[in-house]
Amino acid sequence: MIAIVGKPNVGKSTLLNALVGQKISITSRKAQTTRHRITGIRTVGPTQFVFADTPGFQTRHGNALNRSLNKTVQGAVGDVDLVLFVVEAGSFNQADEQVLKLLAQGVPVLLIANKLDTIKHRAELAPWLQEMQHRFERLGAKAEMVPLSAKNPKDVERLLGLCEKYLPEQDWWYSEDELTDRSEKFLASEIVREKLFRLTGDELPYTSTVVIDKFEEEPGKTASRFVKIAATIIVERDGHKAMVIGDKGERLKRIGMEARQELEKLMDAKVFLELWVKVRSGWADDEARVRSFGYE
Ligand code: GDP
Ligand code: K
Ligand code: MG
Repeated sequence: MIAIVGKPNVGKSTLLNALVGQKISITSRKAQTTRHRITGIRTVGPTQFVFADTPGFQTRHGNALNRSLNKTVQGAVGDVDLVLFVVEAGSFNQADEQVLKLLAQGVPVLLIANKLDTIKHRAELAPWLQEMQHRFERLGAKAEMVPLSAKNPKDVERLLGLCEKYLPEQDWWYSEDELTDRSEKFLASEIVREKLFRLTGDELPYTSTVVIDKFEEEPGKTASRFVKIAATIIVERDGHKAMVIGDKGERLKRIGMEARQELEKLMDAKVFLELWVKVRSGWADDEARVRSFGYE
């Protein structure tokens, strides 16, 4: 198994989706978009790659949600063959150094210097790459440097080739056509959450969440599948609720429409999606609530 770790927003989920070849982990400009460990699977010829996307390492806030996220990350690096440690090309801070120290205890690491496309002159990156190499050597970490862009398919295929040599000979864990260990119901809640974050931008706190109340497949009278989904968006304040609903309900309508279209593609089904918005203040600080919303 290959774990993908790093700070929020460096592009871990984007990379996982590109490696798997299909979107299974939601992405957005918002930190803390990924809240659960998500497994992505890609089988090429005789080789099966199993990737674990993780929420970004948190160092600052100590609320119940963040504690749960950190446990998920630590769980992921427990039994892995290789770690893809993702940073933004040209940047490496104290938090990254901490993670590197954790990782330097034996696991092979590929340091993915992502978002290479945002660097105008590649030559400017050379001193940084050299500095990183020294840093790894000082820690005695077994690491290889891989500058790339998760949005460039050629880079991603090259990375897949690099990963292959670290994998042990063993039986496949999943069948050839499996892409993720997550259910359609889980993906549905994630996709609604992605649209919510993308369409509200920075105004909405990351603690907003989505719960699926109903996920029912109607018995097939026609050739195509038909799935009925009801979901509730949970926010912390009345003001946030108004923000999600938008002027004359426009924003909520748009969230629902974009989520439905994406779900129809993903599930190859006709989807009926009903969305609600509810206020539950303080849920991210409340351990029991965090658990009841599906975060261990
Ligand atoms: P995560 O929090 O580490 O999982 O990061 P995401 O995958 O959610 O990505 C965070 C943001 O960075 C999103 O807006 C992505 O579109 C963007 N992003 C990811 N990879 C790249 C890349 O290679 N180049 C550029 N320009 N943006 C990227
Ligand atoms: K993100
Ligand atoms: Mg993510």
